Amino acid sequence: MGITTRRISNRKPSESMKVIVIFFVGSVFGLIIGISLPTKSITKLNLQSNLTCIQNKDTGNDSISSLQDQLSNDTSKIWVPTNPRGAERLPLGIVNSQSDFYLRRLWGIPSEDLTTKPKYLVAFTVGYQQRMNIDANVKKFSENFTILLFHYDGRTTEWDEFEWSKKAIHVSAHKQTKWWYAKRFLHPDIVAPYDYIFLWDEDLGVENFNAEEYLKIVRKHGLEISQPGLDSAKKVCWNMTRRRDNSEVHKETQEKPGKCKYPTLPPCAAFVEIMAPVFSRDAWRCVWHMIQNEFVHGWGLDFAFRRCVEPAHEKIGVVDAQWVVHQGIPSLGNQGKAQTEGNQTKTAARAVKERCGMEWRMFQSRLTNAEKGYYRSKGIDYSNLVVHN
Ligand SMILES: *[C@@H]1O[C@H](CO)[C@@H](O)[C@H](O)[C@H]1NC(C)=O
Ligand SMILES: *[C@@H]1O[C@H](CO)[C@@H](O)[C@H](O)[C@H]1NC(C)=O
Ligand SMILES: *[C@@H]1O[C@H](CO)[C@@H](O)[C@H](O)[C@H]1NC(C)=O
Ligand SMILES: *[C@@H]1O[C@H](CO)[C@@H](O)[C@H](O)[C@H]1NC(C)=O
Ligand SMILES: *[C@@H]1O[C@H](CO)[C@@H](O)[C@H](O)[C@H]1NC(C)=O
Ligand SMILES: CC(=O)N[C@H]1CO[C@H](CO)[C@@H](O)[C@@H]1O
Repeated sequence: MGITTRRISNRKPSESMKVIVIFFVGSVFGLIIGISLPTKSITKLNLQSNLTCIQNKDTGNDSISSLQDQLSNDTSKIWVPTNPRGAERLPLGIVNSQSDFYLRRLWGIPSEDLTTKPKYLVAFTVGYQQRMNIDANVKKFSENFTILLFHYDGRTTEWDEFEWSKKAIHVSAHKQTKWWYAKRFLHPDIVAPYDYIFLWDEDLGVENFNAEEYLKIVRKHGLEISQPGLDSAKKVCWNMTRRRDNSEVHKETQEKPGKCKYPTLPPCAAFVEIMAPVFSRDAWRCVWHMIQNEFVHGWGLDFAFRRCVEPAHEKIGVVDAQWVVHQGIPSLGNQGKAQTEGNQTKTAARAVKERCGMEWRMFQSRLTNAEKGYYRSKGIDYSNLVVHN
């Protein structure tokens, strides 16, 4: 079986190479025809005022179409195993496995659409009430950033009062959370052109923050997952993310006795919180896969980020020199559903909080079981391995 498989797969690439070469010659030939005879069909297209139904005759030269028909008649000869799964029947040259958020025009030559290609992405999960703060945030992100807004309150067009909003990407879905949007709209293949991805809450004060300067520091210290230091109006939950004076970056901390069993593990190292994380492209590719579809609050993810980079205690850190203020403005957090059970009444905020905690516990046990399952399947005795999330 093994030998047969190998033989088949040995043969396939050369066959598909041949097909690719034929296709390539074919498309060059087609291109030459296209270049020498374009005017007639283009004029026809321009004269057409109703574009709702474009027929084949309007889109190109018949002889190119017929060449295309002949070439593609036996598509069973095409199989490119290195293509993304499910796309193996496509000749390599036509495969676009990744995309982006760059806005294009409806007219003109496609290759001239983009005057800039931002290298970084920042996504904010927002409600219209926080627009002034988001406006202040956006001003701290240069033109090298694509701005993406996830709207949880259904209000999108109102944002056009800000000039930058017209160039931003707006995604709207009622009362969803950052991690829900991220899972659905930030697939690694879609955000592939971006070196860094900022996934931020809406209530961060950015007076002492500049995104370009931040990234310079991140690069210098080789941080794959990071966040700006927090200067909180409220109590800071974790000592790790608290901003330190006279420091550029820190990668470990101390907690109250008993909180950190292992000094190189969360919450004393290899740890940033979920409110303002910044991911490198590669780290995000991993983290995206770890986001569970039904756990919307993301609690517990921060303790597991470390699984996506190695060694985590060196590549995860907090940037002190560019820091933010966590204003702790309640937003989605109090938009749960108040509940009455027996004579007990639960506020909307309480109901959300309880779900956060429940998700965290479920995520932890799911992760632990998955890890144990892996070791078991490999015949590795995990009783000696420390399993901690
Ligand atoms: C475009 O063509 C369709 C189908 O023939 C027709 O129903 C429609 O009214 C036309 N629209 C305009 C703007 O001419
Ligand atoms: C496509 O293949 C079928 C059967 O293999 C053949 O009968 C037909 O003539 C072919 N068509 C073209 C356009 O080559
Ligand atoms: C944007 O990126 C370019 C290329 O990396 C850089 O030269 C430029 O300084 C950046 N813009 C800002 C405002 O930092
Ligand atoms: C927080 O971390 C700093 C630096 O590691 C340490 O000096 C301080 O004692 C820690 N605070 C607590 C409450 O553990
Ligand atoms: C609420 O109900 C429980 C039993 O369901 C009862 O023991 C308790 O006294 C009740 N509390 C109040 C304030 O009525
Ligand atoms: C409609 C049209 O322009 N047809 C042309 C397509 O190209 C061939 C030559 O390859 C011409 O002969 C046709 O007139």
